Amino acid sequence: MLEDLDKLKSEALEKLEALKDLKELDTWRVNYLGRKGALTQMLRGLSDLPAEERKDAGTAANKLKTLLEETLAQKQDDLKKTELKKRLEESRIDVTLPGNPIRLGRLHPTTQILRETSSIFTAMGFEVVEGPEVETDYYNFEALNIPRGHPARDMWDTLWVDYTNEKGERPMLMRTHTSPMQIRFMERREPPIRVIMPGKVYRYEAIDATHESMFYQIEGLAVDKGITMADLKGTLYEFARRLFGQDRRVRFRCDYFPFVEPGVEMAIDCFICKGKGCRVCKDEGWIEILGAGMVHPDVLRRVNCDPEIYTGFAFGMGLERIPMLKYGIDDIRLFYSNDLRFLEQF
Ligand code: FA5
Repeated sequence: MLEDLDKLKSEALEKLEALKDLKELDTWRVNYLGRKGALTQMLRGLSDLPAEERKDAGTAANKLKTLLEETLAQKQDDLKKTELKKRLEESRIDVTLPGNPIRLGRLHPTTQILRETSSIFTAMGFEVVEGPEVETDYYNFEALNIPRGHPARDMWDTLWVDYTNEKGERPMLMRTHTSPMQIRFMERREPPIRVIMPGKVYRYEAIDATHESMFYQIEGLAVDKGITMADLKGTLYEFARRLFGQDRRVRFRCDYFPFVEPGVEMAIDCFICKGKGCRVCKDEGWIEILGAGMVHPDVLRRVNCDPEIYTGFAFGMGLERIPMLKYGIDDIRLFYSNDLRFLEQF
């Protein structure tokens, strides 16, 4: 028996030494130390030995069992370390390699100018509010003193929508200007009001270099006790100087919009030729940038605001106009045709 144990010892240790991975190790464990393994069988056979041999053989077999278990644990440890090292080496990263460049996006010129104008007005105490692009006839026209059949409706060629809103109103339309927001805002809020309302507007237009069928406007509205034409002029003058430069001059001329009285158009002196006349200002020396006026008393009455107590001014400007002037862009269609060669310049 002792001889058999010796043979088993050298055979088992030799095989263990030669093992290359954890799977082989497990097979080895089953073969020698498992329930039907070689050593286990020998231990079971101890009871068949004569009593005088049994004690020594038992001690030797148990010693061998301990030895094999310890060597197994050591080998398992070694193999685990070797496998981990191998895996780490396989997944090694060369941190000195140059990375893949990330293409940096940029803000659309309309977004940039929208943010710039909004921050000028918010610095002057105006808040910023947005509203729906699909409108009712009432807000887009009626409430703004433009009833059905009024010739001013021709000023805003309209895209009608075959849609009924939750109040059952139809037909609806794509708002032709941001002015309906004046009514919506005043319905909800009492004066004092200082607000700008930017957003998309839509017109059934023949598209050309200065006309799109979708473009952005910014509407401005201020209503309070004692607001006068001087406030309108002062606010818009300051806006023009902050956006186009401190030495800008502005010109106000009479214009007509049914929802203001009096109505004006505002122009700035051409910042390219300083008023002498050039291609940008079409030799006029002045560039028209917006329509404005004092809120019509009938409009105030319609939103339950007493025109004997409150007065206000409103203005509306085309947003694309501003970068077109600032950067000499001569075709509005470039803004929304998604040509990266154009957009990447901003
Ligand atoms: C209006 O839309 C008025 N709601 C403005 C207003 C508001 C007046 C408050 C008084 C008080 P108008 O139709 O002129 O006005 O348009 C205003 C600006 O929108 C124009 O000055 C122009 O810059 C721009 N605009 C008009 N039509 C187009 C178009 N088809 N494409 C691009 N921009 C346009």
